[in-house]
Amino acid sequence: MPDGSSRKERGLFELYAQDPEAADRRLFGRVPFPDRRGFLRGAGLAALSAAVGAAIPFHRNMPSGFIPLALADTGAIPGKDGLIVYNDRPMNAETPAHLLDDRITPIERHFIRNNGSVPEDTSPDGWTVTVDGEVDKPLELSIDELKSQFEVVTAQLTLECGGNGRAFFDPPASGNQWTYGAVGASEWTGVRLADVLKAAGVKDSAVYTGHYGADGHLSGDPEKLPISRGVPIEKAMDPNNLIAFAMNGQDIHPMNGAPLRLVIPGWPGSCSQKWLTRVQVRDVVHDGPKMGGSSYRVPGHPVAAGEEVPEDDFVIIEAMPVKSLITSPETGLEIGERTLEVRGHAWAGDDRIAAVQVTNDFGATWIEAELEDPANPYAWQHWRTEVSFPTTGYYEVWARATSDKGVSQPFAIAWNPKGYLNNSMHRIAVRVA
Ligand SMILES: Nc1nc2c(c(=O)[nH]1)N[C@H]1C(S)=C(S)[C@@H](COP(=O)(O)O)O[C@H]1N2
Ligand SMILES: [Mo]
Repeated sequence: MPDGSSRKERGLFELYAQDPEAADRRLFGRVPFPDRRGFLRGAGLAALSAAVGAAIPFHRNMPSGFIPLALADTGAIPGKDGLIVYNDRPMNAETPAHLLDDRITPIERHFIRNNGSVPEDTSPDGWTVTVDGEVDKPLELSIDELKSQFEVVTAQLTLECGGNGRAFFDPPASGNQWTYGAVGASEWTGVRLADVLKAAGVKDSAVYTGHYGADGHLSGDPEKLPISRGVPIEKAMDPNNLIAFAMNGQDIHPMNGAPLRLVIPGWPGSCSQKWLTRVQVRDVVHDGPKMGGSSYRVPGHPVAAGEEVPEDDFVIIEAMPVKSLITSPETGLEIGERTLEVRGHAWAGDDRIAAVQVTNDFGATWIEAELEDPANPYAWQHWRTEVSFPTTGYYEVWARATSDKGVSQPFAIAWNPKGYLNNSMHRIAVRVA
């Protein structure tokens, strides 16, 4: 099974019954309230009821791997706010589009995509990253050594899960049913991956990187890795990739890879290893877990929706496609006025955004939005415009970004078996009363 759909997920109750503190850490990345260790202690129904603020009459029917929506919605993940939680094991949570309105995504609004369990200890003390493989001089560096031996840089970088938008696939694709919000653009501080690789001396035989993190496989088997992906050496040497130790000027959130992670912007989020412990330079295309089969791979040619695709036809996803998001207003808004400010962000993998256009008549006419330059390469670009509505009634506002390569967002989804790369236009509903 490529993506673990056969994996047995343990329910909250079982998890808390065994070890409340470990359960806290699994669920929240740390003990959320140190004075109340085992937040939902014993998965006691009483504790869970207290947490949601009411009795749970049908608790026996609660599916395993579930966390009550009431908790998910009310910021039950400490340090996160308003995220929609899809699973607790592994933790996967996305941000509703209207909560991504900030130019720089706040830590509490950055999505979480975990394939395994969060490391028990995410403190920077004693943390090291190893660089080895096809290098002249293997390195093992502490976070202090990274900071003192390399130039420290800060950049706003767009990070999007390859499966963002999967929820809209028809026929459906298995995996997290992300809608719009498995994307963020926080400000990351760290050292350039390229500088560290150069210090190790990349050999001519180098082809690809292999990234390793400290998170555990869900089976609990210490020999197994939840995910280990990499990028071609040319991409790895791009000066915009960071080995990051801070997010928006603060410690990285434990769920987002504290204390050290890669940020390889513009490519599927899975290239950006969290809890980074090792970068291996390889003389072959990396073959770690989730590099092969249908993981983060798509057919190399167009396929019809629902078509069976032989494994040999799959290619590794590289740059993410051109895309935009409407972050204000929230879909479903009812307004009294006839004009409305509409705004959002747009990004395009390794490219820049050249234009964003908006329509309120199902694509018959388009208005050009005001578009800002990116804060730096690989930062999403903010756009805004004013939309007018001729009469009262139901409207949809759609946004369409175009890259500097002249590539625009399609209306329809380019279907593929695992539900990757959905960059179809974002639509919101507006009622004019
Ligand atoms: N070690 C480790 N790194 C990882 C993952 C993971 O499960 N383990 N998930 C990857 C995936 S699929 C994505 S989309 C991004 C998500 O980063 P975020 O959780 O900080 O938003 O992290 C990537 N890095
Ligand atoms: Mo991802």
